[in-house]
Amino acid sequence: MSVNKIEHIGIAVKDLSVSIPLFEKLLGVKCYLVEEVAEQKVKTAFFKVGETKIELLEATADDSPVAKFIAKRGEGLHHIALDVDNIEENLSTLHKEGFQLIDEKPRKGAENFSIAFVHPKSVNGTLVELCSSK
Ligand code: CMX
Repeated sequence: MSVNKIEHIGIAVKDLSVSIPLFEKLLGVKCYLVEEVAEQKVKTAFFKVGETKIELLEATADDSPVAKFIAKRGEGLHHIALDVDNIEENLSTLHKEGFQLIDEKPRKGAENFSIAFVHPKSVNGTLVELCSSK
């Protein structure tokens, strides 16, 4: 694996209209983007924090992965996104090294990034997203 940086940290929330002002106060910056990712059944809100970002995730359907997560564990840290240059190459490396992939091929995420998830069961309970803007 070759990771450029932590691109963002994802936090699952029940209600963006409550959490956006909360995180604006916490971070001292304005949310710069609210975007729905229909395929993932989430609405996202982004904040820039130095070299990285915080992404808030609100479910848009009862069967959204974020709705399932909140029902089971409550609001909180949901995933860490790693910025890489070549997702397919890194997915192949991770697969060979025994990690369980959720996405064998990249899909479209927020901000027009290509994204792919690695299952939390194979990363000590941490959901990891690989993402690339290329
Ligand atoms: N972190 C840690 N563990 C998690 C988890 C998370 N975020 N989400 C689920 N799990 C755990 C569950 O608690 C469950 O554990 P147990 O077996 O001990 O009960 C296990 O993983 C399986 O849970 P599941 O809901 O049945 O999971 P699936 O295998 O069906 O789904 C998953 C896989 C976790 C990747 C999916 O639910 C998910 O979260 N996908 C990502 C959606 C997302 O964040 N999209 C954002 C896109 C926006 C962008 O960044 O561009």
